Amino acid sequence: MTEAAEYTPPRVWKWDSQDGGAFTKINRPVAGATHEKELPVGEHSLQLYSLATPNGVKVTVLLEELLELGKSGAEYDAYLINIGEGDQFGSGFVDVNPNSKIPALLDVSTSPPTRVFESGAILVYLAEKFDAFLPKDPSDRAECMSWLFWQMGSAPYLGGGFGHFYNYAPVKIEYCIDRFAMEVKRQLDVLDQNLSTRRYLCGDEYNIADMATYAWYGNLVLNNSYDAGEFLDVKTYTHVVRWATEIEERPAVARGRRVNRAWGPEEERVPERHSASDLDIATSE
Ligand SMILES: N[C@@H](CCC(=O)N[C@@H](CS)C(=O)NCC(=O)O)C(=O)O
Repeated sequence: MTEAAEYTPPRVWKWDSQDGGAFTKINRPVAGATHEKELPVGEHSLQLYSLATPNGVKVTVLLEELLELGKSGAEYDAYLINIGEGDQFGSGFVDVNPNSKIPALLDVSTSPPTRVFESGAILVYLAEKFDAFLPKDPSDRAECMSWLFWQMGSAPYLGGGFGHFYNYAPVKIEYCIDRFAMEVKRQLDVLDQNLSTRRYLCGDEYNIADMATYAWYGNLVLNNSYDAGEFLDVKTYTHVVRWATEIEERPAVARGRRVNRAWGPEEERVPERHSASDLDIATSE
C-alpha cells in the first residue's frame, strides 16, 4: 500500500467549507432550510420531488410499474430537485423531507397531505397504497422487507463509500478505495449467491426489493455507475448480471430511469414528468 499523508485529528472537528471536493457546494454539518422556496404542486394526487440518481430511480420505476399494471391512481407529477444547486435546502423541500435528500413524496389525496421521505419508506407506502409489488403472506413479506432493508443499509457503502472515494473524492486514497471495494464485492457476492437459485431476490415474484436493489447494484454490474465495471470485475457476478439485464429490459424500468434525469443524451432526459406523454421519445423520419 502506498503512503497516505499523515493527519492528526484536532481535539474538536471544525467545518472547512472548501473541503468537500465535488460536493463542496452542498455539504454542511447542520440541518434545516437555507432559503425560502415553495415547492410546485401539480394536478395529480402524488407529488414527487426528486432526481434520477439510484435513490430517485427506485421510486419512479415503481410508479411506472404501477401505471403499467393499470393503477391509474398512481399518476404523478415529478419535479426536479437539483441537489448540486442546493434545491434540497429550500424551505418547501425541507418541510417534506427534514433530512434534505431526494426522493421526497407528498400525497395530496389525504387530508392533511401525507409526506413520505426515505426511498424505502416511499416504496412501502406506494406498494401498500396500491396493493402491488409487496407480498401479502407474512413470511414472503418478511423476505421482501429483509432484502429491501438490506439494500437500504448496504447502498451507503456503495454510494457514500466506494463511489465517493473511487469517483468523486478530490484525491485517490488507496486505503479508502480498498476498504469499500472489498465491501461492495462482498455485497455483490451476497446477491450473486442468492440469485443463483432464485429468479428474483425473493423467488419467482418481482417486487419492491428488486426495484430498489436494481437501481444500485443492477446499475453497477451493467456498468452504469462510476465507470467501475472493470475495476470491480462485475462480469464475474453472472447471476446478478442476468437478473439486472432482465429488469432493465422492462418497459416501466426504461421509463422510470428517464424521469427527473437532467444529464446524458438529450433523448433520455425528462427533467419533469406530469403525464405519460412526457416520456414519448421523439422519432425522426
Ligand atoms: N437514505 C436516503 C438517501 C437519499 C440520498 O442520499 N439522496 C441523495 C441523492 S442519491 C441526496 O439527495 N443528496 C443530497 C445531499 O446530500 O445534500 C434514501 O434512500 O432516500
